[in-house]
Amino acid sequence: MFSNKASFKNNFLKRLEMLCGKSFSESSARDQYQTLGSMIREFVSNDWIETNERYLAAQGKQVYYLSIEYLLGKLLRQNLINLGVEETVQAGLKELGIDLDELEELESDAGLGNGGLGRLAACFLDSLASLNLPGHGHGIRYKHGLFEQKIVDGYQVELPEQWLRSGNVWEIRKLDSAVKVPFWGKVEAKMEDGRLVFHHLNVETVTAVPHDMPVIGYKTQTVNTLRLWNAEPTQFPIHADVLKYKRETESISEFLYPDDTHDEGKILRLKQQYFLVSASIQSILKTYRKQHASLNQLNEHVCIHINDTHPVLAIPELMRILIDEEGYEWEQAWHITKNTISYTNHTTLSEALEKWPIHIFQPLLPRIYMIVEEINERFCRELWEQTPGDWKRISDLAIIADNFVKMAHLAIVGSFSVNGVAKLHTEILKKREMNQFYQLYPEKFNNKTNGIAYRRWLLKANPKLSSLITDAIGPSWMSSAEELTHLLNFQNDSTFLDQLLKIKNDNKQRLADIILDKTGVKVDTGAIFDVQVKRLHAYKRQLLNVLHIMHLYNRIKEDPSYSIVPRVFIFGAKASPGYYYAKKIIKLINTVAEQINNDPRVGDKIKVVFLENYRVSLAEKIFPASDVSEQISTASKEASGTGNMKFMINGALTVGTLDGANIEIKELVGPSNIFTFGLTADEVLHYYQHGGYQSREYYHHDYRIRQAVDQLVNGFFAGVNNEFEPIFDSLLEENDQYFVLKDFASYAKIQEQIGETFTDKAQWQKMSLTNIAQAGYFSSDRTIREYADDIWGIKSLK
Ligand code: DL6
Repeated sequence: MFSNKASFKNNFLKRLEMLCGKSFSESSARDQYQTLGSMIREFVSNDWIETNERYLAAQGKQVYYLSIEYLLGKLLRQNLINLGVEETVQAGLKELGIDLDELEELESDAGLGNGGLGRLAACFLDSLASLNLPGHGHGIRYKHGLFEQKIVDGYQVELPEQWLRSGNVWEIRKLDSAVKVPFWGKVEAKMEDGRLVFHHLNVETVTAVPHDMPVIGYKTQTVNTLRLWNAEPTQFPIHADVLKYKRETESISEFLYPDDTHDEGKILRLKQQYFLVSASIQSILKTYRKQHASLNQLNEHVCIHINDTHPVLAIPELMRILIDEEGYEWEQAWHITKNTISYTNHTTLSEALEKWPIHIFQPLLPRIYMIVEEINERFCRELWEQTPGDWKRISDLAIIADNFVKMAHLAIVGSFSVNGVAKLHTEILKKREMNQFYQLYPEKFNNKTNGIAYRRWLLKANPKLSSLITDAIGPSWMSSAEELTHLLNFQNDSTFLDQLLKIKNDNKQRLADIILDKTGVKVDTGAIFDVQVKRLHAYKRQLLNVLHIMHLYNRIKEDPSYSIVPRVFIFGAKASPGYYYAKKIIKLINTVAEQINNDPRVGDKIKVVFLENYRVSLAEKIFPASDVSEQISTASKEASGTGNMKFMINGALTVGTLDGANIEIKELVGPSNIFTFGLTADEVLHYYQHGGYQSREYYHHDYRIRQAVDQLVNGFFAGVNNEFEPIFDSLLEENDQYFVLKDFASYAKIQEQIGETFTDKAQWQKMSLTNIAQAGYFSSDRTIREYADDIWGIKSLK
């Protein structure tokens, strides 16, 4: 149906009539979008079935990636690109008077994630399929993805997101494969045939219904599966209050928790976690049993990867099935489980390390809790045998302590691999945050530096740059990202560099139009587009950026002849709804923007823009248009970052701390092609351990800092009263935990250097090209190959 334009058009028109019951002339753009989507799904259905058959026939190992988040974005165009039919479809539609871009606009972003962790999961799925690797995703089909952000009077307002309002053309509901997940109730232990057997009684059952989405590899015939579970009431519930039961059941897959760092401590969150792992493991084992009579060798054929600790109940759940349902003894069940599960840690922020109060955990999941207790007891006994009497070590490492279940401890003890997501992050895990575990299990710890689905972030998001690259080095970079290094041969080719500049300017114009449309602010594309887009969090230090903007504004006001290279500072960020401080920063950015953009003394020297509702599809328009990528977290706090890689591959230059993957960017491009500043991770960690930082000293000794910080509270911003006192207090009363004032001077200095460098157009383009050329390393294909070889032991199956 996609072999040529004529057959595509033919099929499209027929399909539209059948699907929508309308003639083409009566059809709406949505009808056309649905038609195209359903054609693609049907087109891949053979390959989808064949892929599963191929995997079964090969009898090799398969990996299942369990993640509470998948930040997929839009799928239509990426699917067309991966199938290699984008041009045919675009041309065919054009002849019918349909604009593919407009159809794409109708598609909702599938925003089933908060930020880096969820987007990484989506990138990994793309690479698994593109590398013909037997790997499938399991997640939750949230009815509402991450909230839609509106900015009203400078404040963030959250609206429920509605991605399923017009259905999801990519999914297939598979009621036949539904499974049941039990909650609450009590456990009865009985001797049966000389063996202690556990029965979970009086349970409240939830039905988990899978909705499968095809994951289409880039120009391969591999179509893997993303299985998203929907929570539904069981058909004939025996329940005193049926309506309450229905409401509570459906709420499990109703909302994504809008928080990527804090453990909300909500019972519903724990329900979601168990719901995901129980449904997924039941389904994985069902497939496994089609080929294997027993689960004895499960770990040789299956790897279950847990994306952070949210799915860590996979460990006790697998133990429960092996022991209670399959009759295994503890030791053998433990051997199988431990060798089946692998775990990625995505953060060292202590507030993000999940722990569950026993009083919530035990009643909700009584049998699972018993198993966790047993794992803990055996583990503590082992520790005791190693270092008898060392109670401190035991209490530091225990899985259950102080009335909490510590999920990261369970993940480390119950898995065979623990990885960090960038070199520095893994070193911090090994040397500091998880040092005692590292000493116990050095062989488990390894690093897998993150990567991105560069075909989305470059090929799809930046078609002009992609064409230029293909013209220069041929097309194979689209499947082998390392080949981008061939671009280094063009470093001194002024024609090429001019073309690069022209493309950047075109992309900046496209973003400038969006900015004008969404905010009413007119920006000059000759200015530096200096961009910070990511979740709003104190450690990511949007505040450092804003204080520096305030300082520039102060200089311009004090000396109207002050000359600076014009800048457009662009922000995009969602704050977790309950994160009061982060919301204050959003209000501050918007307040500063309002004041600066309307001050005639400033003119075009500075503009400040906050783009509301930052999401994958908006990001695709921002990265290609950026000159400067702000990666300014407090060193040691950002595990990796992946936005930094998306900017880099689109030719933006990084201004960054030596944090997360910034360090690896610097290693690749060399120190002259990146702007680094600020404290190192060792210095930050040293201050945390030994004290010695006094933010007030920086406030008193640096006039620029004092002036901007005072303006937070001295009535400088009309009509905001005490609005920014909490920010002022965080910097001075609370001694600036994130070293904003400490790093201010070096940040201001490097920003000046950026301005100067930008004026040398040829030099800037050369630096930009070096960044693009070296970004191939950050392809998630490379990351996934490393996971496949070093952790999962899976092989490509063409
Ligand atoms: O590994 C993906 C991504 C990293 O790039 C970010 O540096 C890190 O902050 C993020 N972590 C989370 C926190 N989630 N938890 N827990 O999203 O992971």
